[in-house]
Amino acid sequence: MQDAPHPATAPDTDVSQPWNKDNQAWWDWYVSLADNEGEITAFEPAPPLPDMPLPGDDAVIAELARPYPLSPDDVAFFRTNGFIKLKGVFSPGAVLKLRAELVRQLQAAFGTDVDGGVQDRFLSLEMVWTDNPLLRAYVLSPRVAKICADLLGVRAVRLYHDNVLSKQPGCGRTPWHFDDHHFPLDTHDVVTAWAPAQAIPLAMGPLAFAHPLDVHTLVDAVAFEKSSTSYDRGVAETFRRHNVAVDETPFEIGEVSFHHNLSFHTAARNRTDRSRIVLANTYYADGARVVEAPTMVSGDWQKFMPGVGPGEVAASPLNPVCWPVPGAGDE
Ligand SMILES: O=C(O)CCC(=O)C(=O)O
Repeated sequence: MQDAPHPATAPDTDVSQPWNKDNQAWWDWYVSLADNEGEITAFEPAPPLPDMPLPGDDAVIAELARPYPLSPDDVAFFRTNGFIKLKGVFSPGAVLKLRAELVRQLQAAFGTDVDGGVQDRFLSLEMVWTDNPLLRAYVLSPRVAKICADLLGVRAVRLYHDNVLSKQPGCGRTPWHFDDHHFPLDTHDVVTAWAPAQAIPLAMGPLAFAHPLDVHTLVDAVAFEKSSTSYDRGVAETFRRHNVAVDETPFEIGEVSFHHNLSFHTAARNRTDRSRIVLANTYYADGARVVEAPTMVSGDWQKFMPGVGPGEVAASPLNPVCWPVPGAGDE
C-alpha cells in the first residue's frame, strides 16, 4: 500500500474555488508560478522607438478596419502549429500611437513612471476599450478580428476581453501554460491576438510557442500546482525530454502573434531597460457557452461577461461580435 502524502508536502492542486481578488492580483499570483534562475545583473538598452510623428486617430481607425492579406499557407501553419506571427499587422505609426495611449493608461492606473527603470512587476489592465474610443478601435479592430475568424475557420468571432500587459524591466518569466486553462469557454475556437506596442528583442521576453499544436497532449499528466513553480518546471522538463520545438524569436515593430487556446506558450524575463507593453485581445467563436464550473484560473471572468452564468451562451454586451462587422452587410 502506498503512503498517503504528508500534509505539509501534498501538492496544492485544488483550483475549484472562484478567484476572489482583482485581475492585477491574479497576474501577481500567476507570474509567481514561474521558475526563474539567478539574478539579472545587467540590463540591455532596448532598441529606440521609431522617431516619427504620430498619425491622427482617423488614419489609425481606418487602418485597423482594412483587411490583412492572410494567405492559405498562413492558415495551414496556424492550424498545424497553434500559433502564427504575422508581420505588418499594424503600421509603425499605429504601434507608436498604441504605446503612447497604453503608457498613459498604465501611468494613470498605477501612478508610476511605467518606463522609468526597474520595477520587476507584471502590470495588467483590462476593459480599457469600453470608454476609450481610440483603444476601442484596436480592441474591436475588424482587421484583427477577421484574421482570428479566418485562422479558426469560423464565421463570426466575439471579444472575450482585452488585456494590457506590461512586463516591467526585471520582471520574471511568464510560466508555461495554455489558455484553455484560463478562459471558461466550452469551445476550442478561441484565439488571442498578442500585439506588442514596440519591437520586442529576445532580451525583452517575446511570447514563445511550443509546436506543433498537439504537444499539449504531452503535458496532460503534469498536475497544475497553485502555490509553487512545479507546473512550469514539469512542462519545461517534459518538453525538453521530448525535444519539443519552441519558437522564441523577436517581434519586429507591427508584428502580431495569434495563438490558439491549446497552444503552449511562455515568455522570458525582461532584461532590458524598457517595459514590454502588449495589447492581448482574445476572441472566440460566436455561440460558445461558459463552462459549467469555472475555476480560480479563470480569474475575474465575470467582469468580462456580466450577467452570463455557467452553462449560458457567452454573449453579454461586453462581448460584441467583432467580425463580421455588425451592420456591414456581411452577416
Ligand atoms: O505576455 C505574456 O507574457 C503572457 C501573455 C499570455 O500568456 C497570453 O496573452 O496568452
